[in-house]
Amino acid sequence: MSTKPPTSDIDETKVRTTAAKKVAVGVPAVLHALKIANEQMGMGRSIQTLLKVNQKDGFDCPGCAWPEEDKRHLAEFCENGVKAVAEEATLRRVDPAFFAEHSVAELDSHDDWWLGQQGRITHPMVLDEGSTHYRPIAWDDALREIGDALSALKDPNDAVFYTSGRTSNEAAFLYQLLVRGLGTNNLPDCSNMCHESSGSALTETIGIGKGTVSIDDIHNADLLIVAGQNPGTNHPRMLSALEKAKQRGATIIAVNPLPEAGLMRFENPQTVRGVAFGGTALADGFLQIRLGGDQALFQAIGKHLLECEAEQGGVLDHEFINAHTSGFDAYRRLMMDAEWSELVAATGLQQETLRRLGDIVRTSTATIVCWAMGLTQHKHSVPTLRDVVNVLLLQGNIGRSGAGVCPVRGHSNVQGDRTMGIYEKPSEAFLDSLDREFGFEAPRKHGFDTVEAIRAMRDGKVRFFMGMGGNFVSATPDTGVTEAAMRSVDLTVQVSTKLNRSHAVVGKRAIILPTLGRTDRDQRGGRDQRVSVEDSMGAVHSSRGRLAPPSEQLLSEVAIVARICSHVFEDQSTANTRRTNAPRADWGSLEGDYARVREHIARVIPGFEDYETRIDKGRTFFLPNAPRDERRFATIDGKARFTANALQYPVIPPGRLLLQTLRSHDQYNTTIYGKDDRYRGIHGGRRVVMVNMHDIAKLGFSDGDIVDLVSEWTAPDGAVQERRADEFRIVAYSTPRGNAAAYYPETNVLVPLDSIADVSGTPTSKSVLIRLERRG
Ligand SMILES: Nc1nc2c(c(=O)[nH]1)N[C@H]1C(S)=C(S)[C@@H](COP(=O)(O)OP(=O)(O)OC[C@H]3O[C@@H](n4cnc5c(=O)[nH]c(N)nc54)[C@H](O)[C@@H]3O)O[C@H]1N2
Ligand SMILES: Nc1nc2c(c(=O)[nH]1)N[C@H]1C(S)=C(S)[C@@H](COP(=O)(O)OP(=O)(O)OC[C@H]3O[C@@H](n4cnc5c(=O)[nH]c(N)nc54)[C@H](O)[C@@H]3O)O[C@H]1N2
Ligand SMILES: [Mo]
Repeated sequence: MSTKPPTSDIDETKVRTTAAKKVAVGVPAVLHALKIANEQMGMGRSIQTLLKVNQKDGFDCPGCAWPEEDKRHLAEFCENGVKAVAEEATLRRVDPAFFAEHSVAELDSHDDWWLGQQGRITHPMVLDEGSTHYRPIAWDDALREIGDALSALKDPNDAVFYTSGRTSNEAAFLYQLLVRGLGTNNLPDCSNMCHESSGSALTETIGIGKGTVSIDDIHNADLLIVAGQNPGTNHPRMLSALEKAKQRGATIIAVNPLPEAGLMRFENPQTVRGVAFGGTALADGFLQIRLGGDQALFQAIGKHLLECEAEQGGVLDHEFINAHTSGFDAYRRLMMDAEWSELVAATGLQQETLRRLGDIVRTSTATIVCWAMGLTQHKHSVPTLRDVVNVLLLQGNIGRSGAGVCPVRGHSNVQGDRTMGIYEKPSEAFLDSLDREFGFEAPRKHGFDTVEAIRAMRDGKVRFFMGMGGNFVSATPDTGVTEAAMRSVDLTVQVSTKLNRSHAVVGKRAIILPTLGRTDRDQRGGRDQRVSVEDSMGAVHSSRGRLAPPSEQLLSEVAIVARICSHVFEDQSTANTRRTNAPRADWGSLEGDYARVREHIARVIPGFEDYETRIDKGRTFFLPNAPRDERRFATIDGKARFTANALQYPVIPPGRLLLQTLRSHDQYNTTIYGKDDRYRGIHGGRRVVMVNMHDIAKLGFSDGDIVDLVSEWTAPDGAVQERRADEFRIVAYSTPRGNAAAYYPETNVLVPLDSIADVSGTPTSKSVLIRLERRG
């Protein structure tokens, strides 16, 4: 089998469809994953690498943030984990010869699949202003140029520093220190597009922006509601945990517009039973909800519980409500007044079904609600999640075994990055602590989130952009606007492992800094370094790569940031001597031994005391979680807060569809592993739009027709704007009437920059109003 990259883009005329699958994982998943691993890195390296995923002395899987179980299996096997690893451990290389061969314009003409499949970047590269091709640049020159550009800024707020969620705790901590040392909080991150709505709603209501459950809680739950999440593809290891809960008697309810395979039936490749007997039917109930109907669903549950309490009593946990919460009366009044007819219209589910779900919740002894992007990427996501919290508070389902909130995070260290201070709105306590440790005064003014950063670039206010990982140009909304915005910046810098569109759509001058990934051995100061990460449930552990890096030229993220810090905060030869308010640290020693970085973290961030020993020898420790551990709620009134939220849901005008943009089974965000979405029965291409068969007929189309997707957006000034994505094939699919689905990032061109969630500012990627237009 060849490890060579593809030479042409995806041929979208080759799309085939088959029946959607009901079973996830199992033997086909093992075979598919091994095929991809073999193509990227050959069999020997595949096996050597895969044996080390999520083992106590190995590396943290760069796939998702789902925690490791305590007793790890020999190969914590997960198809999409294998694909994530294979992408990084690939033997394919993007070297200076590659850049000499392909102009930047040519790179931009390719699709995301072709770009990502070319392999690991091996050398620092620069694109001079007006040049057509990148050329190699020495590390020292590149880092000095970056330092000089930062020092020359008239206002530090003219710079933007993006972070994706793979960056280690150590690198993230230094990076935010660099940024605050320069004098800005412009730290947008992928979280702004991801779980920001969860953070906003949870901080306000329970006083912590994270979930409150552990993996044991999942195992011990009596009822698990999994809403707006496709774990079979995006968090496959979660299915093992759900299976265990199920074996212990838990009820699992899936809430989703699509019947996603993993939730319907799951074959565990780790157990003989899973493979031989056709798997476990995971979900006991599947509620095919309308897009954006979840606030109504949780209000319906709340209303049902309150009505039952009024009739017969014994439903609510009055002790908990009295001792630990505020706002109950206002919430109760609003729910008692809610109209069933409206809850039915918003969800598209019958009152009978909503009542039955309410009864399952009523009789549950311990309930957990899990969710991901289906609940966070709507205009009304924050009120939706507040209503999730309301339901849990009614029965005291926070801070006891088997119960709580479980926002399932995306990137493998996105939660850790936040803990380390990657946040445009840092708390005063965090900044105070940073000031004390580094002897300077960090800026207090809040910075730009992702959408605000794009607006500032669009308006010509940004001179410098740096991306610590990720693919800003493809991942963000309104591709046309964002690309033009990025091109207006003077200098753009990407710290990356693999090639992507953010290397092709750049500022006037652009630098690529190639870096080590999780699987790579990181040797500094003459020994192997480890980094550390935090999973979706607040457990921190170390990660150490074992593979020979793709090139001797690579620097770790920690080393890159430490050297930039040294240039801007220390270098006496530049304008920096005038920088009086700069953080003080021994930058050289930090890059030589990451334990020195952890010493700083241990002093600055609560919960990291004795950091080094607590991650030693593969150990894991849990960060304090006041709601979970002590039922203590750091909200404005010190209570868990019931909130009364006016009901919202999308209204779809006639002839239009509401589009959700989601992930296929063969992609990791903007990284496209392959051309198939196996579970949904879509093969060989990605430009498809899934539509209910009755809508297809009603709109005058047929399955297989090629259409343009045209998004319609009424701007704040009342003007109607249109955005277009060309040539999508209609696929008849099981989705509620009026709802459609298509893959991201291809559809990001349709998401208006100003279409964001209230409070959290997250782009409404799961709620885009479109019409279908026939081609030609
Ligand atoms: N293999 C793989 N793993 C990944 C990723 C990846 O791309 N590939 N990405 C990682 C990242 S960063 C993240 S954030 C997570 C994403 O994990 P998910 O949130 O599972 O990802 P999406 O594909 O966006 O799927 C959204 C799900 O919500 C449903 N949904 C959409 N709108 C609604 C709604 O209004 N209500 C309800 N109830 N459901 C709705 C969709 O049908 C779909 O099942 O996965 C992480 N893990
Ligand atoms: N329409 C729509 N848009 C969305 C979403 C959606 O559901 N719909 N989802 C949103 C979500 S949830 C998220 S999290 C964002 C994701 O946004 P990003 O995190 O910005 O995007 P990724 O595709 O995960 O980034 C992939 C790139 O990261 C780099 N990389 C990988 N590993 C490493 C590493 O270890 N170090 C460094 N320095 N670089 C590395 C590689 O160069 C790779 O090309 O997209 C958001 N955008
Ligand atoms: Mo995400």
